[in-house]
Amino acid sequence: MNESSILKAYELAKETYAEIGIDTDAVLETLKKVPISLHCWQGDDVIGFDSKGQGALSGGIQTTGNYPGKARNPQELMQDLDKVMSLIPGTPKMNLHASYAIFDEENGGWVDRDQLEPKHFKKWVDYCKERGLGCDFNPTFFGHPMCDPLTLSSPNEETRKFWVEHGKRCVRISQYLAEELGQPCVMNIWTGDGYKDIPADRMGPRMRYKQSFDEMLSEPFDKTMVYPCAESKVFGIGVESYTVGSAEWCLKYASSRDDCITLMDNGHYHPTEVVSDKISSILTFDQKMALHITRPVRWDSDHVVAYDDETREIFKEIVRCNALDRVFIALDYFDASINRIGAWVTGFRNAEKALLFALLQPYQELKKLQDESRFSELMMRQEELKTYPMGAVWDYYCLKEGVPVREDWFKEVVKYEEEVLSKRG
Ligand code: RNT
Ligand code: ZN
Repeated sequence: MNESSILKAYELAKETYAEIGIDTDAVLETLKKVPISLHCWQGDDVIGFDSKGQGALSGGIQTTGNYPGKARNPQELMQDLDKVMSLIPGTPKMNLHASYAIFDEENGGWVDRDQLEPKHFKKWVDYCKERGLGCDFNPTFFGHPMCDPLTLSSPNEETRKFWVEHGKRCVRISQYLAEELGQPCVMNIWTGDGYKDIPADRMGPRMRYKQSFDEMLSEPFDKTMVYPCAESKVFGIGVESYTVGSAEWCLKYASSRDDCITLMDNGHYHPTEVVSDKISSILTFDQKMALHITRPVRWDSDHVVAYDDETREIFKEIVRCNALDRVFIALDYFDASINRIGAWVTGFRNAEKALLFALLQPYQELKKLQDESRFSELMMRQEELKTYPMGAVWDYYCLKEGVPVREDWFKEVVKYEEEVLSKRG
């Protein structure tokens, strides 16, 4: 990549944006500080380390494909994450699932999910500390023999208690992560609880779900550092007819208490519904909310994030609601059919690009046009803005942040595949 042409192009782009009142240098200062959670589960197809190789996904989520080279243990996953982080600009934050607990001789070996303790995440804390990362957390209510198939909403009290205990343990672990790393920990509660076919009782599971959430969150935690979330879903594979944690359930639950927030995953709604339109409704009432950024394709919610209209619209909403410090942003997708490092990097870079695009919009001017009902002009402006020279700003940002510019990063992925991934059994 020719450095001087990148610098020249940036100077011109800077002038172009200055004409509409946008200071590109200031935009890049903001962009690089916004934390985006990098989900550890793209690296091994959501398997984790706690199932002794028996892990099969459940709860309506699936990975498809068997591209070689998935991470098989903590060392490999950490090595892969390091590779990913060398290829992305910005401020990644780690995002772990409880199933990624690390068991070894020092901490007493394997325990079940209702026995997890902070010590099982000490290695992750060390990993994050060495790299200056914060860490988010997720209890894992799937891929386990105690899914009957319900978890927190199970009519079987033994099952329900097991999962409540898991949730409580995860609150403690989230508190530990927040304290150790000095950054807030978003603890997201998602279960695949639901039924394939028409239920005879919709209310029972939802009442038990509430009881379980209440019990889990009775575990003490620092409300300024740990943010439990309820993530809703419309349906999953094999769970088509009824989801206990529906959109309405999760919204109402989060609004019923001051220590639980709404998490919206943009793959979890009907195909013509968009999360970009929901953000301002939540922020009208709530101080904080959380997002899973993904790409829904027909019935699937978990394709690699693209630089597409809806991703841009989501980031535009966050920026124009002035809510960069109110919305926790996380990625959530898993693709096993392509190089997993490439999938991770593509999605993260696209989220950064969408945020950059959002930061480069002259919102005050556009809002004024809307308020003055000058809709033809508003449409014209929004369309013209799409072909402003953002690419030059993006290239300069990558250069300045010391990560590969444009497609150069993929050479590193190919090299890593040859040298590391292809040697994995
Ligand atoms: C599943 C949810 C959930 C999971 C992760 C692994 O549909 O989106 O967030 O993807 O917890
Ligand atoms: Zn999600």
